[in-house]
Amino acid sequence: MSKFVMDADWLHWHQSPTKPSFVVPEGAVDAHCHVFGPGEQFGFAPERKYTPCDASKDQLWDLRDYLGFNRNVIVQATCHGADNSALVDALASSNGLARGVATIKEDITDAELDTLHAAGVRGVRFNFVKRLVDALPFDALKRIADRIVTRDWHIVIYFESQDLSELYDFFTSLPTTLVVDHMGRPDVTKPVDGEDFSLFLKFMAENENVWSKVSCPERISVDGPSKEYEDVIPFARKVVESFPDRVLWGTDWPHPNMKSHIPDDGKLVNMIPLFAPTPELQHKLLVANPMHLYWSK
Ligand code: 0GY
Repeated sequence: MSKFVMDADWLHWHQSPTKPSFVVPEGAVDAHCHVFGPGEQFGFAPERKYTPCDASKDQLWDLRDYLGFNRNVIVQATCHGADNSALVDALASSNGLARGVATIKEDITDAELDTLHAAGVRGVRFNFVKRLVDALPFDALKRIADRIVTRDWHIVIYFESQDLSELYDFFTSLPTTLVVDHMGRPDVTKPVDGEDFSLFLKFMAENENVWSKVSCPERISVDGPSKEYEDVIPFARKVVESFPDRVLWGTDWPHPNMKSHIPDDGKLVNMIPLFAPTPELQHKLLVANPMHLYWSK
């Protein structure tokens, strides 16, 4: 059983998730998950907006095996700030089965970027979710983008749907592949073909460098777990069927900052065929697309 951090201010992750009935294809990648701490070894950022429970690399590998996955993409979360030590430590012990997305500051040196690349980092994350972080100014982010484009890394962008119109021109000015976290967190009380989600679909349709993770129904859903997050399905399915070569899926384990309920990772896996209804779409979502983005460079 994991060690709890006593000052954690969000729910602990599920200790006995369901064994999924959906069998993922061979080589499947969980393309959005995190490692936290252990806090005594890898401290949390002083400027963090929440304190997580410890979630170690070994616990992540156990979950990967239990759910039937083969690989992970570990994304740096805001509670570790721009200190990527826990991420790099996990990548180093993954036997090449994990890649990473880091958070970096402008003053990072080329040698430090080389070290991150050698560890398995293939992207950086720009987080615009106001409750999580004070985003850097656009010009600083642009300079970071210009540094990483030469390495063929990409940028993961995290924002909420109401902010897309304001961020749109900045996003389309970025020179790399962009990967949107959790479909830009749509408001699922609005129609799939309504104004808000149409802007997101336009963003993907008109910019072939834009990818999306169809992840986090547990965060996006208004109906919640009692209705198996069914209100999220039409949104995810629309994205998968419209852009089958530019979608990724991830558990979001250990579900940082979830305050409403603890998601069951096995049940999240069981939603995959509802998002991607054919074996061909499932293979792209879980194997071909993440392998292209994270293991071909
Ligand atoms: C996620 C979601 C969240 C947190 C973070 O970096 C983070 O702290 O990403 C959230 O609170 O929505 O993607 O894991």
